[in-house]
Amino acid sequence: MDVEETAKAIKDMRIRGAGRIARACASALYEFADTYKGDDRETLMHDIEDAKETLIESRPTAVSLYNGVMASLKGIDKETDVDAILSTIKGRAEEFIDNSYEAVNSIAELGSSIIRDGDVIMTHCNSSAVISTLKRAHEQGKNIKVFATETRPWRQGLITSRELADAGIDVTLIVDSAACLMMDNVNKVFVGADTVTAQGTLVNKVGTSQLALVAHEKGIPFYACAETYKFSPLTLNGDDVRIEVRDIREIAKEGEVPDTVKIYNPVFDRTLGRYITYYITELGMISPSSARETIVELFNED
Ligand code: RI2
Repeated sequence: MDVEETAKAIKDMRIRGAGRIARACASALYEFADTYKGDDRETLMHDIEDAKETLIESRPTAVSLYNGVMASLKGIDKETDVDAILSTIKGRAEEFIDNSYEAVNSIAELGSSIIRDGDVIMTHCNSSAVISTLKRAHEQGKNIKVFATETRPWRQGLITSRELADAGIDVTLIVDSAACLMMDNVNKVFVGADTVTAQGTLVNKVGTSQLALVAHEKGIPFYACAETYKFSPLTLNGDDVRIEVRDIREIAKEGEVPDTVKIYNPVFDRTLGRYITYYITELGMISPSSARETIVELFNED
């Protein structure tokens, strides 16, 4: 898919999940570089800037997308000719995609190591990092049970429950509002991540913070599986993460409620670091209080 098609597919949620959208952007930039026809450096740099903006603006919350784009374009400013720029983009994009798959694999290894035989785990939405972790624990012969929340309005919990059931895992789908009640049967919570801020806050699918508060109240550990490209260099100065607000028709179709009813559809929320036991990353367990240090180390090198 080219840049425009990719941005549209991300906007329409045909490509979704923080990791997948980041890889899709890297792949669109690879395609851009592979098919580019011009030979003027200045025009190319201008076209790259347009492609970058188009991709970054397709969804505003997950920093994975921004980091995927920036990683794919890293070092191009130093290149003096068109061919070198294009081949740098291709190399960087491929490297980002490979590293991102490897990161999920490492997270699955580390995450599964803290899962015990007999654990009952709650998860929210549909995170490939969480699913890989749960599958890995199951492959290790651990007998686990999972509660998957439906995750209104897009109901990605159905995808999660299908994927886990296909892998042979005992999974129960519940509505979001049953999370508090069912938490009494749970001993660990695993969620994914769209963005981790320098303050240690997790930004993830709306409803995540409710699960975290309930888990905290009941003394249940709460883990977020997050590849380090979900950590946001844009938050180092305290800037907030923009929460995407989507079409109200995702909540109620035309005519289902009178026009006088206001509808509001924010699709992510913020969970403060104090409610998160650990971030499970490809670099190890990172405590929310070390998020800033991690971001400085990873993103401030150039
Ligand atoms: P992985 C999803 O967002 C969910 O919020 C999920 O927790 C997060 O991305 C991370 O997913 P959406 O794109 O990268 O469905 O772990 O809105 O797959």
